[in-house]
Amino acid sequence: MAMLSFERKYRVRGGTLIGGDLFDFWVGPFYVGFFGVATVFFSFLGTALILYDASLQGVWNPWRINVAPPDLKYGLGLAPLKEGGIWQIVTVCALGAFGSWALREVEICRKLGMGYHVPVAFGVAIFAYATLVVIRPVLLGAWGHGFPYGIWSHLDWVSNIGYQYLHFHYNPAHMIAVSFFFATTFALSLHGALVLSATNPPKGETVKTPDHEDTFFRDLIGYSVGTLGIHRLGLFLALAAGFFSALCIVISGPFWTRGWPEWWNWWLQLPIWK
Ligand code: 07D
Ligand code: 07D
Ligand code: U10
Repeated sequence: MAMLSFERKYRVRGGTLIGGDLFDFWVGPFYVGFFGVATVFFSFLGTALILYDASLQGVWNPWRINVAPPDLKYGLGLAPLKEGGIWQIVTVCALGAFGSWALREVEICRKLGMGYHVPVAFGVAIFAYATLVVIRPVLLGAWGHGFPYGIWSHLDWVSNIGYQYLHFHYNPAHMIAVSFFFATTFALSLHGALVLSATNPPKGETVKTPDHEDTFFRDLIGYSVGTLGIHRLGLFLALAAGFFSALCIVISGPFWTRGWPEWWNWWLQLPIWK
């Protein structure tokens, strides 16, 4: 890919966390760095192991590939390779690849003198994944509580775990997470629409200013959160969605073992009804 005109100016040395100058170079448009090499290593190894597991089962339909976690009887120990051991190594590779990707983002931020918002945000997604395959299984005492790696099979896992708690929609943290996801798409659609309406006028008309954007929302709802504020709000909503997702699954099992509808009995037991 050709280098864009401004890229040469920003391709500066330094800012690496580890490895000094050794990996401080670009391949085409991609910054490499120590963590780029680490990402490549972990993702190659993880993908190769998924394909190896697929070959053991003779399943080559990509939708149906399934790398299953170990049986619950192996607890928090290491399982034989063909009985969940592959899942355990793939999990290490996934965490290694996601973590390296986040640290590569940090190095790029440092090179450019930017804030760490992007790696922090990705960190919340990694945290949600780690909650599913490390934190919750450890709290429950077996790696077998992790989800299986397969496009179809992981949907079965979500459905099964949902019904294990009778009605997952009654999980209060799930409600908050879902609402934050809905709020995120709502905020993004408002923002995308507002920016396009102001900055992409029909031919012959002038581009409108942020004042127009502020005024639109003051006219409509009496308040404008502002051009910087909407980005802060968007980031907050999205990270809160991820955080409450992790919360809703980590409390299911380790901290609440019955059906989620039953949790709401506290309401019926309030002394004010007596
Ligand atoms: C658009 C950015 C691009 C990313 C993409 C995903 C792979 C997997 C691996 C064959 C928004 C690339 C996919 C590399 C191939 C193998 C072994 C991001 C965009 C296009 N899910 N999930 C999907 C993952 C979990 C759930 C699709 C990953 C939890 C439901 C895709 C993880 C729970 C539905 C996928 C993960 C859960 C999906 C589209 C990790 C709760 C769907 C994803 C690492 C969070 C939807 C067939 C997408 C679907 C879907 C990937 C975890 C629930 C295959 C990598 C266990 C209910 N998930 N998922 O667009 O169509 O994300 O499934 O945690 O309905 Mg999932
Ligand atoms: C975990 C993904 C992390 C991804 C990473 C990056 C690659 C690279 C490479 C493209 C967290 C991966 C990158 C692989 C790709 C290239 C080149 C994100 C993760 C690190 N639910 N539910 C949620 C809704 C029901 C159930 C979360 C809605 C039913 C269970 C969210 C509905 C039952 C679990 C959510 C609904 C049920 C969840 C998912 C509606 C089933 C979870 C988002 C409208 C019968 C999961 C932490 C998330 C969770 C979860 C939404 C219905 C069960 C809030 C909208 C009633 C068991 N559900 N759900 O977590 O909290 O993203 O996971 O009905 O475990 Mg639910
Ligand atoms: C936003 C924005 C904004 C913008 C924007 C954006 C948000 C203000 C200014 C950005 C948004 C978009 C572009 C919109 C579209 C985005 C989405 C819908 C999100 C989803 C994205 C995707 C689906 C795309 C995903 C693509 C990816 C992840 C790229 C894949 C990359 C690779 C395969 C290479 C990664 C590079 C690495 C790891 C480092 C470099 C490595 C290489 C180049 C490979 C060569 C390797 C080496 C040199 C190392 C050697 C390796 C070794 C030794 C190990 C080997 C081991 C073995 C086992 C073999 O707000 O406005 O506009 O644009």
